[in-house]
Amino acid sequence: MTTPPTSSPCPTGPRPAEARTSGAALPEQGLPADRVLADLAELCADDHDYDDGTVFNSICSTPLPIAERVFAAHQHANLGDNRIFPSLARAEAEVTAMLAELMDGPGASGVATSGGTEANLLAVLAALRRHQRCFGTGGPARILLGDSAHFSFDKIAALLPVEVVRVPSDERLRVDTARLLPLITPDTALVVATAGSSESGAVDDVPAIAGHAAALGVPVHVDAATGGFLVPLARDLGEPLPAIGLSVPGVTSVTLDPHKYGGAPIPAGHVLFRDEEDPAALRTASHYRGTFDHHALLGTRPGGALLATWAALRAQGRGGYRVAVAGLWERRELLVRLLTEAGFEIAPRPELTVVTVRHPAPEKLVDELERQGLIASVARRLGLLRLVVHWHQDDRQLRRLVQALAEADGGRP
Ligand code: 0PR
Repeated sequence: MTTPPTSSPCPTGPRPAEARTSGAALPEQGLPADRVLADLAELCADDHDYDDGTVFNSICSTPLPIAERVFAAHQHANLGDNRIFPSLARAEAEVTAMLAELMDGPGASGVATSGGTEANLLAVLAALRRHQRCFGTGGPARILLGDSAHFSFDKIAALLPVEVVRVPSDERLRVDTARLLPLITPDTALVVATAGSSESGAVDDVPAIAGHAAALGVPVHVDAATGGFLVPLARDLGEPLPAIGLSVPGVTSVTLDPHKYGGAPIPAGHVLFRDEEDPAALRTASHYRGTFDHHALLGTRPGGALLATWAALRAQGRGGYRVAVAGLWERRELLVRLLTEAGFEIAPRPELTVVTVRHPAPEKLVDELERQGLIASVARRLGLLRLVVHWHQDDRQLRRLVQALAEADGGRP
């Protein structure tokens, strides 16, 4: 991982007390349910509710009511055991088919995951295995990605034998295509494009990147964890965003996160592959007769989240997601207008649902907001205030946010 250790790398003495849990001990005698639930309520007392109008930093939200119901009813379901839960293999195939349709790749294969990190990991692992098949295991498996790519790739680079080359962003905070393309060589293991950076919402120029990579035989993974349920729908609505899906020549895999804008509960991610060889390369043989071989990282897998995703997709339909995106875009425009009227500088113009604001001391603003119970964030590497529009907010709450920001900024109206 790229984050440097903050303390000595090899501590010798006892761990500091604050590093241990200060909470409840395991009771010798079990406690009555009432008491456990009362303690739990206390434990969670400081948690925010997405729907209470205080959360402006999160790409996740309350799942759709039907998804919550399905999740609660099937929380025991294990996608790692197809003998007990044969429905889940079918659900995985059907969710794959529905997501593949959203991503313009009918017939694509897919693997349900616990989220975007696992989905990206599987895409990189498949590319690594493909690279090893083609070039042997000797040379470095080089992966190119933008500075705007998610930090899950830093974790992946710490786990897999890959050499990550990060490419600077352009003024719109997308990977700088002009700097990226000359770095792609026929032995590049993978190029990662981001369709909705979590820091700024910027969408990389996927067609230009994939077209160039395809000509050199290099696979391209699109990380659409943030934008998968936004970009195709916004394009339906006529927004000038690039195509990001499997119909773009050269795109070989895509990450989607139904637990972000898909209305599914956490943990629900998915990776799609254009070429069947890629998921096949992920296979690990099961030790049990009659139980499927594994293609994911987790063994015991959250079947309830998969079924809830299946339900969310079917309950919403493409039309439902399109309506949701239209609402998000309206709210984003309202937020941009309110911020501008209050004298804040939007930088750059938002492409999706993340609104970034240039400010000399964004940390101070966010700390002051937090004192008032409102959660916003700072994109640290960009030095920008970062506000995330989601369907759990309404216009009134956005007005309150901007007012609180203006006040925190020194009493502007
Ligand atoms: N790729 C992209 C583009 C992402 O935005 C994320 C998550 C991932 C990969 C990793 O996905 P998982 O977190 O599902 O493994 N991005 C969010 C972010 O970094 C995660 C998040 C969501 C953080 C809600 C805080 C929060 O309140 O902003």
